[in-house]
Amino acid sequence: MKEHLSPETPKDNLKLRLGKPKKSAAGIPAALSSMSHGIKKMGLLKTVRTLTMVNQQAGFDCPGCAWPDPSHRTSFEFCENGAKAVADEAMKAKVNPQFFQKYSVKELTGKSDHWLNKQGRIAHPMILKTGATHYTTISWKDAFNHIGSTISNLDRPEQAVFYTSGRTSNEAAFLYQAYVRALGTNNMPDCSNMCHESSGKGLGETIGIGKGTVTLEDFNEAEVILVIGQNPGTNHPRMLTALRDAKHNGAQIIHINPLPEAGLERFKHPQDYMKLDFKTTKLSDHHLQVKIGGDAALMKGFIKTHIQKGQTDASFIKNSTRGYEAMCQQAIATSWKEIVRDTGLDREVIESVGALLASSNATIACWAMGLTQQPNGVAVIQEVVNLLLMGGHVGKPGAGFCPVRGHSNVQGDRTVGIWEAPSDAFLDRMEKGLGFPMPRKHGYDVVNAIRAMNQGKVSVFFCMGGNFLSATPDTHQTAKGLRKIDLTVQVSTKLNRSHLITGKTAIILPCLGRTEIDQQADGEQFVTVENSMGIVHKSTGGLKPASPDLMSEPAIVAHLATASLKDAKLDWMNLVNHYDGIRDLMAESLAGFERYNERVREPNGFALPNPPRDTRSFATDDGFAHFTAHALPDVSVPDDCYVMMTMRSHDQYNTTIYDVHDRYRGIHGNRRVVLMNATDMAKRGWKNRQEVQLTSHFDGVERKSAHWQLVAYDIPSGNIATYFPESNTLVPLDSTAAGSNTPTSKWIIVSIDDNLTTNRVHEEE
Ligand SMILES: Nc1nc2c(c(=O)[nH]1)N[C@H]1C(S)=C(S)[C@@H](COP(=O)(O)OP(=O)(O)OC[C@H]3O[C@@H](n4cnc5c(=O)[nH]c(N)nc54)[C@H](O)[C@@H]3O)O[C@H]1N2
Ligand SMILES: Nc1nc2c(c(=O)[nH]1)N[C@H]1C(S)=C(S)[C@@H](COP(=O)(O)OP(=O)(O)OC[C@H]3O[C@@H](n4cnc5c(=O)[nH]c(N)nc54)[C@H](O)[C@@H]3O)O[C@H]1N2
Ligand SMILES: [Mo]
Repeated sequence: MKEHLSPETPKDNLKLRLGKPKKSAAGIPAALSSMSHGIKKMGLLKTVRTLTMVNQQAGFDCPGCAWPDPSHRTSFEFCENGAKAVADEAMKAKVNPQFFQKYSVKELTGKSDHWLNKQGRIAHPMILKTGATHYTTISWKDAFNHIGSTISNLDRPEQAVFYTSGRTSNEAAFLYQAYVRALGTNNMPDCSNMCHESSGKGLGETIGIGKGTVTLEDFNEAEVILVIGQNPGTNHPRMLTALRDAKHNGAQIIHINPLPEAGLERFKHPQDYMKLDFKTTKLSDHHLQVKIGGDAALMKGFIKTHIQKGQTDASFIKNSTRGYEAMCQQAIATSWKEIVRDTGLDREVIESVGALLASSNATIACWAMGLTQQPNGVAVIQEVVNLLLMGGHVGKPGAGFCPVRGHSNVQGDRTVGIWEAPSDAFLDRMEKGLGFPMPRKHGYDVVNAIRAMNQGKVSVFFCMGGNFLSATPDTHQTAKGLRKIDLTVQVSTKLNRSHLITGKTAIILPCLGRTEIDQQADGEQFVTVENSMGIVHKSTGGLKPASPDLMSEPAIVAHLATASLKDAKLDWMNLVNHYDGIRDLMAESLAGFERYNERVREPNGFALPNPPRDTRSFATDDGFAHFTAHALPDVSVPDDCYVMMTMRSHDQYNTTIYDVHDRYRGIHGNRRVVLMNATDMAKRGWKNRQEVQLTSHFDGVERKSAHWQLVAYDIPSGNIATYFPESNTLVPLDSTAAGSNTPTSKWIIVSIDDNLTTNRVHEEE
């Protein structure tokens, strides 16, 4: 029997320290934290030089998040966590061939995620040969020959799967999807499947576009802004500036979240200190501390109030929408008793906020993972759509939908073709532009890719960035699937656990990051990205690459295509000599990309077509926006069980752990913590730091995870919270949102046990 090491990250051996949760975000501590992460990783000079290039017209797009940049920029267009993301990529430390000589894969598996990331940038292509204990160097040429011959020897193209994370540029992503489709498959799962897929589905079906409909300027004209299931103080700090400005213009902010989240309580822009202004701004006017999964019921409560108050936009409803009556009947039939039970909120509170919404002339709804990663992720977003459509809050100033995207180019990747389930219209256009036939059969998304791996249907797994092992549900099941694959390939900047739990042979291809100069045959290249509000713009790296042995992502795709396609179909290598060639092809193959090379060179880029926003029109089947009538989801929980959400700390970027702190929540030193309601803890006789085991329950299957510490926290009774990716072992693979197949990372039924004798024994083949 082969020894199989645990795919879980070992704990950093530090003691749990608890402080008081913060009531205000950013400010001086954030400025200091940006600088200290920078200086520790890049040194002082490089820190100053690098941070002044972030989000500038001639600089690079921040690899942190997808929040847009204002058109009038200051020299300070980054935030604490953007600065951390930049420092983490531009750090001086290197993971070079000597490093891999020193540490076996087994030894590395014993190191924490925090430690792995701290070792630096991967500097050279590496291979883990079948049965080997260590990664050894491989030349780029041999690496492509190996990958190319493995792929071209497959019986069927569907035996290969190509994952994408959301930092990949438009140029790299476009070329990559062209290659995968030239090979003959749509097997392109991406991080979006675990992220905003529910938003894409929910919006696409109702307003005819799977994207948001607001611009940054709309925030200044909004009367009410809803922030639902989102923690911007940590995950989109630059959004707080937009919310502050909106507030100064008179907007009311409604925060809907089981947790208080410091960023939405008070905010201080670090830059204001330079103006000797020490005041903080109170951001949210109302915090509705809804129970996990209670948002659908809450929206019904708002809609009922709205119907009762009148003040709906009757002419918009009549002329531009369908389904209003059925939606209203469904809402009226939902009783206040059910709404109060599912939300955990008082009827009076819901009615008073509902009245505010009914009287607003311009409302924006923002949301993120608190809604999308629910079993009813698609339906609950459609309830938000119902609420806004009633008041005509779309396609007019200060109003509309704002799904706040995660990865900095996740929206662009989807726009240019990273999509396992493309529409025929999309493929028809692509076919015309590229000049070769497109496969029509839909491919695997993330969850179906893991199932296929476990069924032995996948022989090659190629990852353009990301950390598939740790980001996906049910870590042990995913590990089992990955180990059955013949060849896994990771295009990466930093070391992560997906380099350690691999197929029989594994290859690491180290690539350039956003911050670095991309030198090709025809000179230095820029790339393009699309932000959360559909603006496409340039990003130009300015730093010397971390190592001379790195390759750009577009160049990697070109070599891969050349090495593995029997019929080349495109002149891949010539396309990467100058990325204008790729952009010309994009202009031919994608709707809305006409004269791409010209328009993307405008100082602030350009906005992609967005019918609801541009002309208040809806590209649905019948040309109308649609109300939808959904029954309330069943949010009942078995006795003695809790609902668990898995979320991000302030010191991580998804699976990249910068440090072991969660400053705003006052939790330090240990990430294996369970945030729990103090009364719930007292009922079971538990105090802070109690060690417990968690068991998740789904479809009769139990998943166990031991060695967690309880922390009393301001969270509704019956709800608990843990950090991702440590808790991913508990996320059931088959628990996904209806309609989007997104893992329900914010809805996991868990029992808690202080008897630690039943440690999980993992079955290994
Ligand atoms: N620094 C930093 N920035 C990031 C990331 C990062 O890891 N670090 N990740 C990036 C990515 S890919 C993404 S997708 C985004 C994620 O950004 P967020 O969606 O803000 O991330 P999460 O930490 O998952 O937090 C979700 C929020 O939803 C709330 N929530 C949970 N369940 C419910 C519910 O049932 N109802 C409601 N109303 N709220 C609920 C939680 O309390 C939490 O505040 O951030 C992006 N930006
Ligand atoms: N339980 C639970 N699970 C979740 C979530 C949750 O809230 N709870 N959130 C989900 C969400 S929203 C998302 S988006 C996914 C994230 O899933 P992924 O996108 O797969 O994961 P990341 O941790 O962002 O990937 C980090 C790795 O990307 C590589 N990388 C960084 N920059 C670059 C680059 O420029 N190019 C290349 N090629 N590689 C690069 C580095 O090697 C780094 O180790 O996780 C999902 N998983
Ligand atoms: Mo995400």
